[in-house]
Amino acid sequence: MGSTSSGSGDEGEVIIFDGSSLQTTMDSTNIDTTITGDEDNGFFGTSLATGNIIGDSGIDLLVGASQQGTAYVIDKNTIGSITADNADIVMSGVGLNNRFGRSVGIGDFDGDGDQDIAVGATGVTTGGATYIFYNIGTATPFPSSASSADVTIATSGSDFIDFGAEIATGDFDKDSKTDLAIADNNDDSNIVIIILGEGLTGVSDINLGTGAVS
Ligand SMILES: [Ca+2]
Ligand SMILES: [Ca+2]
Ligand SMILES: [Ca+2]
Ligand SMILES: [Ca+2]
Repeated sequence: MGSTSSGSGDEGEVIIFDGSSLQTTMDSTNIDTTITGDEDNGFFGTSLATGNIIGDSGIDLLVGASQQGTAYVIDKNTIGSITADNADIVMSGVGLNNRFGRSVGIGDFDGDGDQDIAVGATGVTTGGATYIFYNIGTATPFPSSASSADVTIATSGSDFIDFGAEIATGDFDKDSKTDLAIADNNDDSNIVIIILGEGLTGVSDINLGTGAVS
């Protein structure tokens, strides 16, 4: 499956192209599915990740809408040119202008075999935050609010301004737990930090302080 996002409407949208139809020249007839945001200027599609995070073994979508502070978990099986409010789970950030959904990532951070999710929120005071939600393996594997995150990675300003602007995942130390690279790409910060999956074990809050990067 290939996918991309586009902002042709005020709401934003995510377009899915069936891999079997990928070719050098494409137009709207090659579109398999369109998912449209449910809020004007919500920036639906700010961020996008794919992985098996809900339902059967099929690959699903995690979509961020940064301006409205929302992330959507969408079971691929329910997709059929839907709008975002048909998502299987709608997750909200905490606080005013939190920019929850600015970035999203998928990986098995606790190494139990279920794919977990990470969501960045650059607007959280004072320097941005990133939340980890472990997949509990039920029909609704994630909570609806960032206040119920399993791990909150917070900052205290100074060196951090837009922490959580980008997230990338991968098992950098080959211990089978997926690790996190989180960027703060503000002009005045420009930091990428890596947090190992093993460093998340048994932890509910991590505060990076003003720039405790080692
Ligand atoms: Ca699935
Ligand atoms: Ca897991
Ligand atoms: Ca689990
Ligand atoms: Ca690892």
